[in-house]
Amino acid sequence: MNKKYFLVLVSAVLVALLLVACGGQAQVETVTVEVTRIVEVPAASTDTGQTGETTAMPSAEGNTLQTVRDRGTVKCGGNQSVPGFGYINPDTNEFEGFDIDFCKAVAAAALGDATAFEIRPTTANERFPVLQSGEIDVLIRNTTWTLSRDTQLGADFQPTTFYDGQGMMVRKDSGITSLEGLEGGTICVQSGTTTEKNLADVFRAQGINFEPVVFDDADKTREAYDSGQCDGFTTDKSGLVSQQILLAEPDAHVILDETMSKEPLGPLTRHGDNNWGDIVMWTVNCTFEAEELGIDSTNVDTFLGGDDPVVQNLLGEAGDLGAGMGLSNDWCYQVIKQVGNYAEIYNRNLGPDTPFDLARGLNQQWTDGGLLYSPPFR
Ligand SMILES: N[C@@H](CCC(=O)N[C@@H](CS)C(=O)NCC(=O)O)C(=O)O
Repeated sequence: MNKKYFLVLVSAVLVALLLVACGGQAQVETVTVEVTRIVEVPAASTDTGQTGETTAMPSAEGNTLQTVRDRGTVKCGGNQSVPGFGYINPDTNEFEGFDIDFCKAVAAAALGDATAFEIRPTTANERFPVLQSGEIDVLIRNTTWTLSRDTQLGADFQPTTFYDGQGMMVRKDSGITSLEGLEGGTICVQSGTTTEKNLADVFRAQGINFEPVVFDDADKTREAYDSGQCDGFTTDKSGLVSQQILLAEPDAHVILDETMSKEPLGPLTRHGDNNWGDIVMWTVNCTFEAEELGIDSTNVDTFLGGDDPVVQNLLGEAGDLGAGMGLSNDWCYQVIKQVGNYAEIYNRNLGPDTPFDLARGLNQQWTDGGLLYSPPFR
């Protein structure tokens, strides 16, 4: 066994021991399977090209739907410090946000109950290991779909729920209006993200010298910028809009127009459990399709009993589309009724009545010039 295999094996066994110590028989069994798979990783494939990411192959076996049914809840990896996306509302102590609503949607599809979910908050560095180990069923946490993540982290990306790009925030009174204005400056950035690598690539390509100031979670990164430790603060533009409201003086900052990268954000399931992947994929598509057809949580019941075959299929009144995934045929009806269509999810968390008032941009229906496009429900 080479050194890399050995180290991965030792850390996997440690995780297994930790889980035994914490109790929970189902988790322990899952991790035991993982150990067998992890040692098969070839040493050559451990560099994902992203800092802070650990390569590991997932369990090819496993039936996440059955695990979820036995447990009675869907466990989602999420965020706790990104308002609008994944955040603990201090008034209610509940998780809220766009990503959290997609977790609820998966629970509605898989269990018929949008409240049957749990959130495991994760930092950027933690998110892939908790998916790989089986601690969570699905990761829904502003995670960018990249080739290396898709092929080297034992994960399968499901449809993009939010098309984003990396941005840069600066203080208004700095007078900086473009990335070039940051020449010789310091930039606050979070580790374990695409952000960190894009920053280096874009600044190198443009010949801009800078010093990264790196932190391992969102709060520390924002606080460092807010306290004046950095001239710029970079992450996904959605993340910047979200973090801006937490700054001491939100209006004293501006997000530059430049977009430094493509950041398609969406859910991830474990590679190898294709049925569970299908469930998450079609749950997202259900929210797209419902919006396209004008069906939402408030009017869905008025569509029942109609004679449009497209609607009948979507709501499970005709055909057998749920059965192919091991679900009841009304799974998408439950998603729409209990959580809503894509526009409802977007507006509830990011729309005009929220502090973010984020324009839909690329996140519009394909019929409105955006990128949201569900394959047919037939
Ligand atoms: N989309 C990028 C960045 C995602 C990311 O982790 N963003 C940070 C900054 S907004 C975050 O969510 N941090 C939350 C935390 O660490 O608690 C990626 O997938 O790497």
